[in-house]
Amino acid sequence: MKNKVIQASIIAFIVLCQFSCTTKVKSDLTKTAFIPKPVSVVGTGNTFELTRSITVYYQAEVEGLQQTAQNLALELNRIGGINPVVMSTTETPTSGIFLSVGDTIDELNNEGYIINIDKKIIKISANSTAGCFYGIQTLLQTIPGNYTTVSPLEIATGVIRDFPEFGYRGAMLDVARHFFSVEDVKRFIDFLAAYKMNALHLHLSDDQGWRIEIKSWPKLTEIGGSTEVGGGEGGFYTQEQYADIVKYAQDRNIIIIPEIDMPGHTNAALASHAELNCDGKARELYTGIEVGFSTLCTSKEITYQFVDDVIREIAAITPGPYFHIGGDESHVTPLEDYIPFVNRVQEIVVKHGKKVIGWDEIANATPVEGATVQFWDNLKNTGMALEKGAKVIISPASKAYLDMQYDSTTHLGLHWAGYIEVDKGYSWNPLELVPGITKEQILGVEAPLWTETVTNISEVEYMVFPRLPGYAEIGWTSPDSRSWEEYKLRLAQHGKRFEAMDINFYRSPMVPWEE
Ligand code: TNX
Repeated sequence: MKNKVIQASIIAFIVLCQFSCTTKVKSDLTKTAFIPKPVSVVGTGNTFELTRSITVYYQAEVEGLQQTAQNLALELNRIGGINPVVMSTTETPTSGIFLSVGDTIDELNNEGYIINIDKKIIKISANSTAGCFYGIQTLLQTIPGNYTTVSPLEIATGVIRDFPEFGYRGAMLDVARHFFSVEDVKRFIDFLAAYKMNALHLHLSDDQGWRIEIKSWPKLTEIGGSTEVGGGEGGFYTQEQYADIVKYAQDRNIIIIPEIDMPGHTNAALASHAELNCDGKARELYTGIEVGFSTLCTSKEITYQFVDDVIREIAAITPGPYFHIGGDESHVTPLEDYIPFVNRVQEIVVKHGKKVIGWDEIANATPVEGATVQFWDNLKNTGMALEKGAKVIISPASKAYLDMQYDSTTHLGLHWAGYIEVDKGYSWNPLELVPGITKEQILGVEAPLWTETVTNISEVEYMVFPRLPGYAEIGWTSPDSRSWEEYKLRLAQHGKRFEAMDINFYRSPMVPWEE
């Protein structure tokens, strides 16, 4: 009997404690698992109740802000079945959620934001619509991943101040080795947006496929777009579809960086047009995964007409400032041909109003003013690029390649640059890889997904999650505020979010996933 009383009191104690502990957690904003980690989070100990009749106000006459407010409403609807009213205003409201782009707040720069969560109103302030968009992504992370089961929803009050470490936070999707539909690309964009990434690099051509319509060279897609690795049917984007992707990304503050890889990685073009080959003979289509065997004929004038037409047509439908010319692994282009080719192509990019990006090999040529070199493998090339005045995007294969396997049991992916478990993918500092590099020389960070072994969106998800949030955090959060031991606990809480978004993710044993 006595034992039973003791047992009952212990149980009562545990229940009470759990109740008060969760209540406390709920009203403590600093306990929220934000990814990327914000610059500062201060809790004020109260709660804001997210009611089903909430209004989302946005400041009138700010370009793009209405769209941003509507995106927030859609997300609230998706997560919690709420149907917010969206309304413009010229005055600060007293309740609801308010998006404000007002007086310039210097420390925030272009992409930062401040969120004030009070008992009655949540105000997101920023210098730009982009800043408001990022504030919204942070706010959405205060709502539990399994929200539909939690009701009514209370958000802890407090203040969040935040701005990014780097201006370029990207991922790459290789749509050439395997083709991915417009819907797939939009889903990929949703992933980037949720973690405040702002650049999607599309690898649009390679030996195995040409994926973007070029109206002046229609055979590129007719022939070059007709297959993929393994001999599947391939595919391509019409210019209208590409523009649709660009717009979808733009609404989420993401720029598209189109890449046409040259002079190597061009077999699909060489199979489509005989005249691009030095011997005038069209190549066979290629569906294997070897690299480095193809090259455009750098000594023919028609090659430069071709490059000019391709860049002109793509630049015209790409509002972002960059055009990526590839330039990697041109093993069958002698350096004395490679250098003048890359120099001439850079001039064509500039002529069509874009800034050049190329893989680190282009440092062998002379990077034009404003050019950026993407460090993927070769420190010597990257050092040369810096000496020649270029900026650098940090994409080290051994740390940031999303196609590298997690470990030797991963059934997809490659491992030529090693295995990248989630902790290894997270635990590095972009400032410490290239000797002598300064922060000003780094444009930002990008994690590429090559798709030789990745055939559908579910497989994309498996390689991308849960590593992508880590790359997003490396781009956003200062290295001094990051540690794997602390990050893994936040990541663990995002498992529920991945589930809510139906993401097929790798349940890494390194992460203490919450059940
Ligand atoms: C190297 S990274 C490549 C790609 C491959 C990738 C596979 C780079 C610039 N070139 O062509 O798809 O490895 O991991």
